[in-house]
Amino acid sequence: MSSFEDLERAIMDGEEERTIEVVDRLLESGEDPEKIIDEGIVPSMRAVGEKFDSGEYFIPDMLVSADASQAALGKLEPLLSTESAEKSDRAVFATVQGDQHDIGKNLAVMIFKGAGYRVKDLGTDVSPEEVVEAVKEFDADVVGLSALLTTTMEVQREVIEALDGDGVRDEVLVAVGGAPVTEEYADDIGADVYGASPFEALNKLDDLV
Ligand code: B12
Repeated sequence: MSSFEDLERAIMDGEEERTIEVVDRLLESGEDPEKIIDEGIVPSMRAVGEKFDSGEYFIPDMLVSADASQAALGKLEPLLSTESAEKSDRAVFATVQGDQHDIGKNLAVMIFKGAGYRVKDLGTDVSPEEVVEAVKEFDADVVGLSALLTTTMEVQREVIEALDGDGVRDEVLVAVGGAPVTEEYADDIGADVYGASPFEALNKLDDLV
């Protein structure tokens, strides 16, 4: 039997194969994929951040843990339910300029795809202008912006200003997230939706449309 503690240990040790084995066993024992993400992978990466903060972990440690959790997410992706194939909402996702953290963004992409969205993933370090272009090209209904650094969260505001400046702000709903982002900050920059998790953002978007 595997437990969530085994998962945390495998991710914190940056052991990719062991992480996948633990995920397999959790799934075999009937654990829900969403619960494995919310109560296993996300808190494990938070714990990695705390170790980095306290000086116990260094960047290479964060990287191997990041790889282990990406591998676990890859395993879970096909299991996240697709609500309806005919859903036509389109979403553009990006980690904002100056920021290379992509695990939360990748997770959001996965979850939105699972909920039936058609998603264009712009990757990391994406400028406000690139987001505006993609919104227009892809005719997006939703823009999801991820920022993990206190220095880059301000770029979320710049994206909203750029959308405004280009006259397309009213055509899209802007969802923001990332560890330093709060509901209050989201309100302050004029985002439509804040999501502590992509699931929360999805529910709020459903209420808006
Ligand atoms: C892994 C990691 C890295 C990896 C990233 C690998 C990768 N491929 O992503 C590497 C090693 C590259 C890295 C680099 C750096 N990092 Co780093 N990193 C982390 C760490 C440990 C985990 C982040 C993570 O993946 N968490 C798991 C995911 C699932 O969580 P999440 O992203 O928050 O996403 C969740 C929600 O926020 C939300 N969400 C996220 N995005 C979105 C978007 C939308 C639209 C919605 C709705 C929801 C949503 O949903 C997710 C699920 O709930 C954090 C610690 C932490 N507490 O966050 C530090 C952390 C973010 N890093 C930090 C720092 C300082 C750095 C560096 C500056 C270090 C350095 N000196 O070089 C560089 C910056 C590089 C850059 N320019 O981006 C600091 C930031 C401090 C600050 N106040 O700004 C943190 C907090 C660590 C710490 N405690 O000091 N990092």
